[in-house]
Amino acid sequence: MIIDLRSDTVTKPTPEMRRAMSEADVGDDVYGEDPTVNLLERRAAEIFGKEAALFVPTGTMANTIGVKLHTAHGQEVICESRSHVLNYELAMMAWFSGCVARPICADGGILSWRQIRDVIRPLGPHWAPTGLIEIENTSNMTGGTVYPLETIAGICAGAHDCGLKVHMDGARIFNAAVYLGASVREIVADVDTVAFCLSKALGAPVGSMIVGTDEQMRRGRLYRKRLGGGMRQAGVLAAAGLIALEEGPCKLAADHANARFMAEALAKIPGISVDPAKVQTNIVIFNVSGTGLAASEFSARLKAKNVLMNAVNATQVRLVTHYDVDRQASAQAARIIAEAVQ
Ligand code: TLP
Repeated sequence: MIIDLRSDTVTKPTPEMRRAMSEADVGDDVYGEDPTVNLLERRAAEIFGKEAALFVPTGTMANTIGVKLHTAHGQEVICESRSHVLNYELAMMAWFSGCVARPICADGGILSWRQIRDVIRPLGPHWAPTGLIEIENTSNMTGGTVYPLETIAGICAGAHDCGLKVHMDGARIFNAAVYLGASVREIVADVDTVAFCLSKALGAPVGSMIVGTDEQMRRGRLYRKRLGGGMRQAGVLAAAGLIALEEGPCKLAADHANARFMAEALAKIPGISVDPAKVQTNIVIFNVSGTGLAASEFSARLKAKNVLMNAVNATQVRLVTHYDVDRQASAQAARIIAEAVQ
């Protein structure tokens, strides 16, 4: 049996999702006529407390549309230095929106208004003016860390005072909600647009969403079509997305407990360094340099023993828990790691 902890994107659809997909009522979504897509978009808007939502194939497309909606060519997007939008989206903010990133390195990946305020640039003779502030919640590459509600409120208040919009990459926003004991509606109350993924922690096979105003989503539909995301009878995908949206969130606490459990087990292995108390959600990033192995060698050694985890740089490895790896499999993975580094 393979224990796949490379990402929470690797989950297989549940039997209930497969059934809903085969029975989905569909139409041509480019004409706005797919009833299942329309239902998913209405439910997402309702759950997030915003006017409208748009179903898109990927998180990358949702963020690309988010950046495009709020910016003009030649502007800067303020984001955290390890953010997905900067590091893992093939420079889409430059390619599609003509913007450059203004990265800030923040403790635990969590930006504050003070840090953002200091790098905002007005129109001037030399620099690209700030067009947008982007925050990632949870912050993936800092180990699934969560924005406190008051930090988001401070960023949004400051940005709005300066006439700037805030886009949240909430790929794993439901994990943030579980950690905070808050609703996603509370988390995004002040942000202008939010992107979230149905295909990550929530378990749908495909799909992400962007949520905002009616006007933004009308424009977003056009960008989605330009990007090749007009998906026609997409109701077969939206049907699984609806189940992910309604039933996925209540499974996440178990993933968080398994991530903490794995971190505690890893912390006891000589040569591995991780602070279990810092694990907030379903992502654990740990340092393997004390084992004498490069992160890529560590990951190759585990792969030979059917445990999959990705190196994120020369010294760090990431594991992500999800519903296809239960506590027993997590314990087995921890045992295999302990053997592998001996
Ligand atoms: N993240 C993937 C990889 O691309 C790194 C993963 O395995 O974690 N925002 C955030 C915060 C993400 O973590 C991801 C995917 C995306 C956006 C993009 O989503 P997709 O893969 O659907 O384009």
